[in-house]
This record gives sequence, C-alpha cells and structure tokens, in this order.
Amino acid sequence: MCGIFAYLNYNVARERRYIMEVLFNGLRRLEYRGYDSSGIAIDNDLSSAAGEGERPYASALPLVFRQEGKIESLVRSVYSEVDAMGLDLEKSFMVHAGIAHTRWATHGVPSPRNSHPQSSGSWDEFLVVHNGIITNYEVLKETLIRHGFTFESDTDTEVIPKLAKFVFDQARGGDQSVTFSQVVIEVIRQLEGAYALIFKSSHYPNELIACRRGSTLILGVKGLTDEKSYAASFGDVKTLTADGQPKELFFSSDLCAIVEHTKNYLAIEDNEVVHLKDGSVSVLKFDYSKEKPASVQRALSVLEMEVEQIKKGNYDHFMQKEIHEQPHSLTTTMRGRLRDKSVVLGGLKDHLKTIRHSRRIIFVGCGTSYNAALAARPFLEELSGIPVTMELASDLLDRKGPIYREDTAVFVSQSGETADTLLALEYALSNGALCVGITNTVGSTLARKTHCGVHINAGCEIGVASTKAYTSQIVVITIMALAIGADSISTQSRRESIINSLSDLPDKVREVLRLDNEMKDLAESLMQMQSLLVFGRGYNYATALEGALKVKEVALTHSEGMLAGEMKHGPLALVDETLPIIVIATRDACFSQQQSVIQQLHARKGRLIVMCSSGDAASVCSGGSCRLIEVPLVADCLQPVINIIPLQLLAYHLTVLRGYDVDQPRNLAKSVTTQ
Ligand code: UD2
Ligand code: GLU
Ligand code: MG
Repeated sequence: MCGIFAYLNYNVARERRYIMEVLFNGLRRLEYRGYDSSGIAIDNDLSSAAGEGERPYASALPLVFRQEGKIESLVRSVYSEVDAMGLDLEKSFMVHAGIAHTRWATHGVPSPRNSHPQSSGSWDEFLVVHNGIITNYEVLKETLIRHGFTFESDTDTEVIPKLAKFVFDQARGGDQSVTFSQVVIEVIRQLEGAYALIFKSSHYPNELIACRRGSTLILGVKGLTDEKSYAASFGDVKTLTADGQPKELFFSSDLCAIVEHTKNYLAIEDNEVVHLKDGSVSVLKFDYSKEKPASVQRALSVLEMEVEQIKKGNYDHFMQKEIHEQPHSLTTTMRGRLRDKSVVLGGLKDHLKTIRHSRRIIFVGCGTSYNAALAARPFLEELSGIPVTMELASDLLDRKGPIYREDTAVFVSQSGETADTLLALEYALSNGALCVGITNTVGSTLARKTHCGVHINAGCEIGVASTKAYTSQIVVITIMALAIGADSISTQSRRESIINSLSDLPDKVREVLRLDNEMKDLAESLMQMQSLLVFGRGYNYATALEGALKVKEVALTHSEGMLAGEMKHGPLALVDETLPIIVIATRDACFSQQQSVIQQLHARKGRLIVMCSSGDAASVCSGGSCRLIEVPLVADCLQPVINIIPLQLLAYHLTVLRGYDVDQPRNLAKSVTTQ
C-alpha cells in the first residue's frame, strides 16, 4: 500500500520547479492507494551548507521535506519553505535525482518525523523511501545504536539508511572504493520482511537505486531525442547502456503514475537491484547464497493503458466514474473470451483438465474479492459438479485449514498484492494445490506466483471502494465455470444461454445505471439512518454482503448483509418501523422464499426497500408499503452483476450527501499490503 515515486532526468535541462512538480504529480497519482503522510527529497545548491561541522561529501546537500496529512499540505509547506530559504526554483539541472513517498504508517504514528524519506543522520548522506515492513528492524536498530547511531523516528524504515551509512563508512574506512549498488546489496542482505525501496545518496550524486521484495516497483524509461522506443532495444542488451542520449527515468509503485510519461516500463522482480547511473540502467540479481550478484538481462514492456484511464474526466469522483464505466469495463473483461457457443481463457486452457479432476475448488480472498467469488460460486458448483468452498484468507491462515494436492485453490485479489491473500497462496503452494489467480493487475505478485490464472482486464481502479473490479471478477469466474464445464454434454444448452446473456450484459448494465437519480433520492431519504440491513439469498447472498460493505466503507454507516434464510434465527429481532431493510427479490429459483420473507417483514411493520425484477412491483409488495428498486432481469447467475449496481450508487450518493471523502474513505487503503 502507499506509494513510491522517483524521477531522474539525464542530459536534459529541467528546472527545479519542474522536477518538484513531477514528483508531486507522481504522488497525486498514487494518492488513491491510501496514505497518511508524504515527503520528497531533491538537491540543494552546492554552495549552501546548512548544518554543523564539515560536509562529508563534495556534492550538493539534499533537501528533505516531510509532512503529515494530504499531499496538498506537503506541496504548500514545500513552497513556503523554499520561499523562506530563498531557493532558486528556476535553477536548471542537466541531471538530477528526486525521490518521493506516500506513507501508510505501520511503525510509529503519522508525523513529519516518521514520514519518508528517512535519513542516515546529519548531512543526509543516505536517504531511503520504503513501502512495506522490515520485520527484523529491532535487532538491526540495537546493533546500529551500539555503533553510535541515534534514531529520530519510530519507523522500522530508519534502520535502512543508517545501515547504508554504516556499510559505506566501513568500506571507506578500509580504504576501499565501493559502488552504490555494492552498498545497497550489503544492506538488503541484512533485511527481513517485505519492501520496495529507493536509495538516494550524496556520495553518489545523480544516481538512484531501487529494489524490492514482495512489494511492486515499476521502472519507466522515456527517451527524448527521437521517437525510438526503448522497448525495442532494451531487450537485446544486458543493460540500457550509457548512450549519452537525453532521457527521463521513473520509479513508481504502480503504472498509474508512469503512464502519462512513457509506455516503456519494466516490472522489477524480487531480489533485483536496479541502478540508474549516467543515463544507464543496470539490473543486478541478488542471491543470498552467493557472494556476488549476477547482472541480468531484462526487456522493457510496452504498456497497454491510456492516460484517460487515470483521470476523472467529467465525473466528480473516481468511484462515480468507475461505477458508470461498468458497461465498458465488462466489455473489456469479456473481449476475446466469448465464442458463439464456447468460451476461451488463454490463461487456463492448459490447466482445465487438472481443475476438472480436482477433489475440491477453494476460493480464497478478502473483502470485495471474497464477495465476488461467493457470487459466482453457485454457478461454478452447478457446472463443475465439484464442491466449492469459500475461505477468507486471514481465517484460512489462522486455522491452517487443510489443503491438499488434489485441491484447486483460486485466489482473488484486485491488486494482486493483498498481503493476506498472498500469504494464503504461499501456504497453498507449500501444500501442493494447483493455484489459480484472478486479478486486475498484470505483473502483480499474485499473477506471478500462481500456476495460472485470468486477468480481469477491468482497467485501473482508483476509488478505494471496489466497484468495477467486483463485477468483472464475477464475470471472469462465471466464464471460468463455463470453461471448466465445457466437457459436459448435459449442460450444453444451459452454457449457451449464459454465453448469450454475457454478450447482452453490458447493455443491461447501461440500463440499470439509469437508476442513478432514483438512488440519489433513496439516499436522501436514508440520510439520517443509523444502520441498514440487506437480505439476500442464493445467487444474491453475495450482493447483500457486498452492498452492505460498500455502505460501510464509504458512507461510514453501520450496515450488515445477511442471508435471508437466517432471518428467523436472530436478525428478525431487530426489525421495527425505523430500521431500513433492503430485500433482494429478483426472479430466480429463490423468488418464492424471498416473497415469504417480505411478507414476514411486512407483518412486523418493517421499513422495507425491495429490489425486484422489472414488472414484478405489484406482486412483491402486495402485503404492505415498501419502496421499490426495479432492475432488468438477466440470467440468474449474472443477476448479481446487475443487482449490485443500485447499491453501489446508493453508497456513493449517501457518502456525497454526508460530505465524506468518497475516493479515500477514513482508515482504508486500496491495496492492503500489510497483514
Ligand atoms: C493474453 C494477453 C493479452 C492478449 C491475449 C491474446 C497478457 C497479460 N495477456 O491474454 O494481452 O495478448 O493473450 O490471446 O499478456 N496468470 C497467472 N495468474 C494470474 C493471472 C494470470 O498465472 O493471476 C497467467 C495466465 O495463466 C496466463 C497469463 O498470466 O499465462 C496471461 O493471463 P491472461 O488472463 O491475461 O491471458 P489471456 O490469454 O486472456
Ligand atoms: N513500515 C514503514 C513505516 O511505517 C513504511 C510503511 C509504508 O509502506 O508506507 O514507516
Ligand atoms: Mg478491497
């Protein structure tokens, strides 16, 4: 979670103000991931020497700015500080390395002192930005304190720059010349835990080093002389060599912050150390068991993402944009995957046989991703005939629930970086299960560590509350069920009818989105509520859970999704004239049971809102008064895709009306990369 961004311009003149703006903008692009504080480091001028004693290096002193709260408050404080110190913003640099960070505190409260860049001490000889957690920081800290270091923050991160200084001083003390990458490799040898790191050092001016273990980090390369794509040439050579050509290099925690600069990128892998120096990029692979890291050849990829995907366009919020984008995102999810009477999933076709022979299919996920799997589960059971069980990743880990070699474990995660899901994946891999990934993020840890899988291709999702990824996940799992069941003759006509419905789905989604104003009205009438219940069953049990989760996440209102079949076993006691209850009663095999639920709620004078299929209004609400949400009817197993949309809209409008932050709800982050 949280973010890293860095910008290095080489052989091209860039003014200080421009460099700062590129860094700020990078952070703004990463804002959606959630954070509580931020910071940047850029270079000062050579002549100025603030601080005590003699400067231990010849290059310019870095300037470090850190602030708690929103990025805009960092921006304001940086400009007022540089103004106060009379720093020349028009000063131009032919080469300059700047780093930036948004922090999601794991060790130490959000405060300027605990924000990153973290420093090696006075003179800021080494500066580090870090995403993740260093699990052995306490022992490292003790050792460093014994060597005379004093710590200023409560973070785990601070040991990293201090360790770098320690390694550097030791090598220098022994009169050895030591390269920046040698220092960094020596440092990461000592680190345990998960990290993405960028190092900046005044001993190695205008160089940057990035490395990762477990957290995503992307390098972007933009050539400036000609239109030549580095993607074409980089693959052939060991490194992107020092060709003297002007270029701009970027590091970022995800592609969203890079796409506006360049489409040439490299997804850095675990234990790779990427060194930017004199306009060259070299990649070293580090191995604990070996003394020396090996230089590796990596090819740049070309990004298939457009800048529009990361802008709000005509919408007020990303969540709103993403809700309304669903006809389009579902179309891209299905693109190339539906044939006339069959489906194709390139990522699964070689594994279908193994899946069909597995003794059990286990879905593993958290939050919305779990709900998406739950929504698609009945159809997968129907078509595969295999028992399908559901696991919340953290609970599976807590229980160490049994997983066998004969199992297929399907991991669902929008970001592909959800810590709990990744740990559950490690666990399932070690137990020998076939591991399948379902994710929105190409190059994510989940995509790389699973045996096979499917990308949902829903496009960048920026609102913290997942909307379009949810519906695309359901559709992908439904297509997966069709692929697994494709060898059975008895279900042929059922499969064909679902494939037809899938093709119509984007249009039906367009139709249900027209309820926008009606949902705003409903939100107004529910403004004062303390709590909301949502009852669903069958295909739409998941809709109840997910609808309630949306209301909780963004509208910050207590809300529970419940299995309607459980109503009489407790929840009925809550029913009175004030508590709003949404009952999902669209047409499917459970319709008559839901009708009887509505009758019983009427009998207790419940405050009902009924979601029904268009045309069913009169029949569902015969026994008393209720508010209706009429939605288009689609195939039963696809109805959850339609039914969630009014609830997404409701949560959205409630949030706006109440004046809360839609895209970055209190206390939540987009990708939960810590346990
Ligand atoms: C691939 C290409 C797509 C297009 C298409 C043409 C990628 C990412 N996709 O899409 O751009 O060229 O072929 O037919 O290049 N995988 C995992 N775990 C996961 C998700 C995916 O192992 O969690 C694997 C999967 O098994 C496959 C690869 O990643 O080997 C790509 O998966 P996909 O779903 O993008 O595949 P496909 O054929 O739809
Ligand atoms: N563990 C580090 C800290 O608390 C980094 C957290 C992050 O990923 O932003 O400062
Ligand atoms: Mg989520």
